[in-house]
Amino acid sequence: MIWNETKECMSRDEMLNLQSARLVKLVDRVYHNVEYYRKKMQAVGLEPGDIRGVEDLEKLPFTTKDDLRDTYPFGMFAVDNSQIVRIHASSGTTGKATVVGYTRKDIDVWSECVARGITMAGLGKNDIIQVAYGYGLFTGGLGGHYGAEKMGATVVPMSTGNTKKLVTMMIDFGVTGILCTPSYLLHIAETIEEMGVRDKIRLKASLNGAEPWTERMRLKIEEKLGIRAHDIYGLSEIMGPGVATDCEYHRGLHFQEDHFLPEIVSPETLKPIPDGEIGELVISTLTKEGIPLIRYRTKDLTSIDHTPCECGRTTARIGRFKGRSDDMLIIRGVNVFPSQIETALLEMGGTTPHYLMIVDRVNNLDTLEVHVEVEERFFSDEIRALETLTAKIEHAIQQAIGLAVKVRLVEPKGLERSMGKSVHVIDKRKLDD
Ligand code: DLL
Repeated sequence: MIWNETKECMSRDEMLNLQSARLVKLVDRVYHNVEYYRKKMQAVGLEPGDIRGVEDLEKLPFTTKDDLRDTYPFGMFAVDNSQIVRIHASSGTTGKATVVGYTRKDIDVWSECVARGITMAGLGKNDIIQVAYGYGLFTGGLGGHYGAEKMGATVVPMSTGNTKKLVTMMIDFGVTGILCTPSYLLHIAETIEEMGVRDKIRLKASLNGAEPWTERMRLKIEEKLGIRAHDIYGLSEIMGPGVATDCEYHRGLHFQEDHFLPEIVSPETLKPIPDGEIGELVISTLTKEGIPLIRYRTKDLTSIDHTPCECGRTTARIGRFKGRSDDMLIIRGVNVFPSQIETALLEMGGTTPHYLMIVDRVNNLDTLEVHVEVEERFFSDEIRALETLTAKIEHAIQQAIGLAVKVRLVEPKGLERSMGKSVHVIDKRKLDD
């Protein structure tokens, strides 16, 4: 079950002791090596000696994406540049890129965490794994690649691009595992159907992440391809993919707690909230050398469960992501998450999880239009059938989000496909600002 280490099965006390020891060392290191952190700690009257274990975590200030932007490009690095062996960066839609640097040990730890995730998906050294996340500054491609290689699997570094070629190689090489975004895997599944080669693929499992997706979408992927689909989470500021992954029970994602310390806080008060309640995930890195971060506010919304899992692992599990506190839309005062629309569509049948929300403001009133792809058969039907379906979808979405919505049906493949992170929202209100 376990890849290479036993940390995932430590008792709670053993884990807390390990985390405390690592946190104390880390705080001392950033205080002495990162001027930005030293000043931040001094501003609240903190010395490294004030932090004696995880019980003192709350005394430490938070870190945000703005801190990384303010210190662009290398200001938060805790080692000399000569020890940095890799740089990744995330573009972000506003402002400067956030840049992260890895030492050789950081790359080893990262590979270890991804290898543990791949193990949770039931894949091992005898598998042939296509990595179809983008390679480059984005962490998905190289992160997946090093993790799969570390465990001794045969890696096919596809990146994103030519989907038909990907499918052909999947068949010719006997590929058994794939790493890519969930939306891209759905596109790959459609391509497999179009090529009429469903019975030729030998795929067993996938690890999908980098964007929010729902449990229904996971089940849809499993059904379409006849595989086990797993959720893998991560972010470049903290490491990349592999911070947490779900096992065969799919009851939350096992957090790699020996390397990353999770907290769930209220996005409003920033105070910790109890297990099981949704809040913002905050992560402190425990072993990072290149760019260690303390209490990094991810903006990702989830809950945490510290009870042991049926699989035997004792690491805390975080729930499937509800979205990000900052891609929560506020439409006419109502909080709306794209995942609510996706769930409503998948529950209905006849629709696909491909949709695009267009939010606008007309005469000072917010409007929501949702473009929804529907199955081919509806387009050969009469106009009346289409009208009925539109009304049904409008009703289902309205029930889910509590807002009136206008639905426009789109033919299969009518919405643009993405090979990386998918775009589900166009907020024209922002564009007009
Ligand atoms: O997306 C790293 C990654 C690559 C994760 C491949 C998983 C697989 P960033 O580009 O920095 O890094 O984006 C990080 O993506 O804060 C979440 O909002 C979102 N995200 C990542 N994984 C998931 C997931 C990579 N499994 C941001 N479910 C994060 C929901 C996810 N959202």
